[in-house]
Amino acid sequence: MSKNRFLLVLLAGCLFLFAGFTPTGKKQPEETGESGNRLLLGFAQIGSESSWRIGNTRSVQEAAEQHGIQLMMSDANQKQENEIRAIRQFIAYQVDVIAFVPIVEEGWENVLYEAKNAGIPVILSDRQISEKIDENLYTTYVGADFYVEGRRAGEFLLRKAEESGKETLRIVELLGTPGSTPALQREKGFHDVIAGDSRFEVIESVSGDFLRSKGKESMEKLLEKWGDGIDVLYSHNDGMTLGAIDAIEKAGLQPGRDIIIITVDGEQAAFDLVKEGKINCVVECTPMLGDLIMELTEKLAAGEEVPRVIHPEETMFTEYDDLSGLPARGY
Ligand code: GYE
Repeated sequence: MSKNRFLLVLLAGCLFLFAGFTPTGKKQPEETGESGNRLLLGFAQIGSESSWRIGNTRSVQEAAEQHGIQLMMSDANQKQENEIRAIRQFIAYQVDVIAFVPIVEEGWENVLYEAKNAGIPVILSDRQISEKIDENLYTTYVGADFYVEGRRAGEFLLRKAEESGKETLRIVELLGTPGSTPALQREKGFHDVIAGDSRFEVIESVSGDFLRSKGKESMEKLLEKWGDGIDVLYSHNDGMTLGAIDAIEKAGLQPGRDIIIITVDGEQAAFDLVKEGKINCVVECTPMLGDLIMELTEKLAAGEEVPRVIHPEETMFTEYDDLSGLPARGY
């Protein structure tokens, strides 16, 4: 490591403590007595809005440790401007690679130009940026195909509708963070599958921001307004679903029976509720992206080509499956 780089890393370690950054890895490279060639990855996380997100952060931290990569991690507390500030700091510290979770799709041009000018490769993790932004400003996207997830939710509903024999199913939808890829694509995929089928009517779509508290609040309002006229809840994440289920039970209705519940993510708590018959379908989205991110970091730092898009394998779990043998999810 050059003397300048050594000083920058040292400075980064000190400053990040003040700026809400968490440098992880057991020791700073200069303390390890190793050659000091550990890669430095700046990772801008959006916050801790859900158990999924907490699992995602842990996956990144554990994988960095296993790969011997020095990690500078920031928590934007759900604010895009905090994320942009963190990325600017990563650029100033001359990290080898930047990875970040774009909280929403728009608004990244300037900071990505800055990273490009500094010659630092950028990985988009978990969420994507708008197609209108120059695609040369990042190297790769690693994360789910949210459109496919939305379609899976819709396909489950088709099956369920056949079975119920009902002529109309009135659907309420709890949307994730407005302007974020998972919210946009989970909505689109679902609507594309049920479009044109007169059995389905989406009576209201409201945002719950991926938060359990807002999921509960929004569902309370929906129940007040529609009473027992709601047949289906499609919720963009488990956190909001858990909140909504609290509201449904409080209203004296049985989730999973009076209201068909379709959710996305696959947290342990959601699996447990499938087993209890309170959730009908969980579309899986894995937060375990750490290993893939570290492999990409190593390749990019070595100047190797990497795939443009990497989707981890994902599936769905429904009331028709036997979930008893599944290993604990860990988040
Ligand atoms: O579904 C939700 C989280 O971006 C895929 O963000 C992620 C979503 C996930 O808060 O629980």
